Amino acid sequence: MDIDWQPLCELIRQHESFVLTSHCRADCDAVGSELALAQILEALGKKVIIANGDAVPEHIGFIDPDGRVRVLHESVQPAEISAAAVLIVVDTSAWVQLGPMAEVVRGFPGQRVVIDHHVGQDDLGALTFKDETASATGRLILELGEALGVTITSAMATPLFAAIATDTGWFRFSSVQEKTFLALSRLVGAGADPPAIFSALYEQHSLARLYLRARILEHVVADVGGRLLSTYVTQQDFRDTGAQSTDTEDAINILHTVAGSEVAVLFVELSENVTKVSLRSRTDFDVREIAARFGGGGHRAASGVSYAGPLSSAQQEVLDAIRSALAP
Ligand SMILES: [Mn+2]
Repeated sequence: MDIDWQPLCELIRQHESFVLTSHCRADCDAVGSELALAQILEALGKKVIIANGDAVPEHIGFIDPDGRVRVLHESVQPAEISAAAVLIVVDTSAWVQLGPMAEVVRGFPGQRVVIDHHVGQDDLGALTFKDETASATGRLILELGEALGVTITSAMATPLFAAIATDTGWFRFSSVQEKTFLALSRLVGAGADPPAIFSALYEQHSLARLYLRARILEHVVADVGGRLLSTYVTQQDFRDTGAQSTDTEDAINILHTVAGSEVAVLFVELSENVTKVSLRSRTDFDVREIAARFGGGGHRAASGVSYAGPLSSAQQEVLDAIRSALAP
């Protein structure tokens, strides 16, 4: 499915001031899309503000070296946002993901636009440009820039490359298409430097994160003949290693490096009575169905639950549910 960008190109040509926003707890696709789109619009002489509901997470701070992303009620006020002619939401079409920005988007008096690749959406009262088959919003922003006739600079190409690289798990997810690589090729041609981006993304972690990873590996348990692998992190592990809760990101994927593993589960003790449960499937087994039983959600292959109870009961209940579903 190819998006017809002409209506948006026309809208952009007709207006002078733009606000860009995206989802809270932003990832590289969110921020990378915002930063590249801001520069594309500025290349056309437009005025652009980027305003998010919360700050760019520290671990992807490299993507915004000039600190262009402003935070609502901290570095940008609602009045300044409402004064713009057009508000563009990228990489989400869900009210709940906008966090504190949702209210500002709802009350925005000008034209609203959504550019996104997520399946399903709320009605944001916006002109919507969506390709659910796109591996990242970043690819859509590149296409829009090209449709507008803007020369893609390396300062645009770098955040867009990071956007696509991270949303595809460095080009290995099933969402990757020929189009993905063609877009990446143009971005590298425009000056994106893949080794530098890889290093900034994956080779700048803290020693504490590595120590936490050791704990996570130490705690791995195989069940149902190795088809179910699970592990956990306790508050004590965080204290001992000095790691933070964001340091558990990606850890679950190590479990699926083992032959024969079908379902992987990571339990994170956030407090005495809150346990975060992450579930991953690499077969037809539907982990969303398991997550839904405990009030969670997500996708068939990747879901999560915020379990209201101690780590030990979360482990017992969730693992029991998976065991009986896997080997009835
Ligand atoms: Mn995305």
